[in-house]
Amino acid sequence: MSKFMTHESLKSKIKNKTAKVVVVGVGYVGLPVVALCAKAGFDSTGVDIVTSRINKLNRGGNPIEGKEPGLDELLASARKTGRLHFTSSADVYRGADIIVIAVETPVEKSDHKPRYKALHSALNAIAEKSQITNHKSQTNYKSSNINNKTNELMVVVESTIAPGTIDGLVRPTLERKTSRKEGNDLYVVNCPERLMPGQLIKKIKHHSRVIGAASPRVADIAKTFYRNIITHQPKHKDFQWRGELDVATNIEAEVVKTAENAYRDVQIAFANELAWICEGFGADFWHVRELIRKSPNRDVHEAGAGVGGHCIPKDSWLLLANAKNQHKNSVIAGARYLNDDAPKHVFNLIKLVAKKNNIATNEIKLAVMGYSYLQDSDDTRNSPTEELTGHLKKSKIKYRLHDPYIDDLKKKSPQSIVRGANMVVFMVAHSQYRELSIKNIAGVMVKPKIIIDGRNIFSRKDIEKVGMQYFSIGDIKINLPNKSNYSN
Ligand code: SAJ
Repeated sequence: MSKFMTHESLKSKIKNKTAKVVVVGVGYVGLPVVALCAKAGFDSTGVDIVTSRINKLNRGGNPIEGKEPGLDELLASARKTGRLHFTSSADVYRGADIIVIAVETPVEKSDHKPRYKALHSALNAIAEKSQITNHKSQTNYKSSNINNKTNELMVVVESTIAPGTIDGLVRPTLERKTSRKEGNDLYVVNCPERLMPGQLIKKIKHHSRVIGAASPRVADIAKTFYRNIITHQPKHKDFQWRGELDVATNIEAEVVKTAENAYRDVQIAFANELAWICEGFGADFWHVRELIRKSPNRDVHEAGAGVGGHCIPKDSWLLLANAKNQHKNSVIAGARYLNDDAPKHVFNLIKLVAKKNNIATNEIKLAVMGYSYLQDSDDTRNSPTEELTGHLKKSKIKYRLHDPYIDDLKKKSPQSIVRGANMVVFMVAHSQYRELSIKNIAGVMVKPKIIIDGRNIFSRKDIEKVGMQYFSIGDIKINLPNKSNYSN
């Protein structure tokens, strides 16, 4: 018996919500995406090789700690639809219409080159289950009435990748291993995530996105899909919240994403370098910064204890990874090296201040406040504090660690961590630290009661008022010897 079957286009499946969505990697990026797709009406499955994460999700839990407004509610409402599933099995790729890849794309510290292990395994797993030959064996239709056009598969890479990765790795791998063809039954799209821990849901629903595609037709299909999870607010006063879906080529989308973070990294590096120069001049960087910002378009960023996270420290290297004509004095690479030195700068300041107070290295009793890379987040990726503690260990400086968002580091209160310390360094501007009573801190520390402020949390006046010494990145009031190696 022959059944007459028509081939339903992917765009139509998206419009009538019968398209099956699979999201690879249910972390900070993938989890909100898969939940929003389920809420939007798609049968949506999150896949992850970390079975503990999948098990926690299947028990109704949420593997993402830290303050993520709206995430728990989104997960609950998405689960209620019955369209949200989680699995570790790659079988779910078979029959998927849209596969969103949101896996990590780290950069190796030693050579600053991307390590695409997770991306490769995702592509191979997808290819294995989406081969046309496999597909034909599944259908085993005999009738000539069957439209033998295979289902269209759209693979969207949301992970941040080096420019050239879609055209040089993703598309060729999928075409070669599935016998599919871009523009025919395979659409490879690059829609870089633009998320920030602490604002995941708001950013994913409202932040404008770039859609990289090989043709306007493919871009249109991708836009039709993303319009289901990104709200269009063309009149919003703040352009970034207009939820625009801006079409570009794949290489342009890859450059936009990596360059927007490289730009921020360079801005932060400028602030750090200016702060270190101010320290040398005995100037107060924070006052200097305030006055510079009175000039138009002088958005001097905040000097700090380091640049951590899953984006900024690596995206510059991704941007440069395949660059053919990088300048020998690359500002982008230079900024990366300078920012990587920021935690060392804090370490040098600790030693300098100890010396100024005639405290021998082995007499330093240091409390290190803050381990995550960002205020009010539990995300410790590329934590500047990790870098600092490496230096402390090498110098055998005794220290205690605290962080209100990290399980092992929040068991004791800030006061008990600081008790008996003669120096406290604040590496992260957690709200809990901003609310600390300076008086109480002074009351439990031992002389000379030194505060090193890595994130401009406190004011010199408030600290000195209770008899403590205050040193901030950018404002140390120590007469540095000429050409000291203090900042290198
Ligand atoms: N930092 C400074 N000085 C500054 C700003 C940040 O030292 O003036 C440090 C932070 O302490 C942190 C690191 O840099 O350690 C990164 O901070 P971030 O505010 O850039 O936070 P991220 O890494 O979460 O940045 C993300 C990025 N978003 C994406 O990659 C999708 C970035 O592009 C956004 O600008 C940022 O969120 C944001 O503000 O939304």
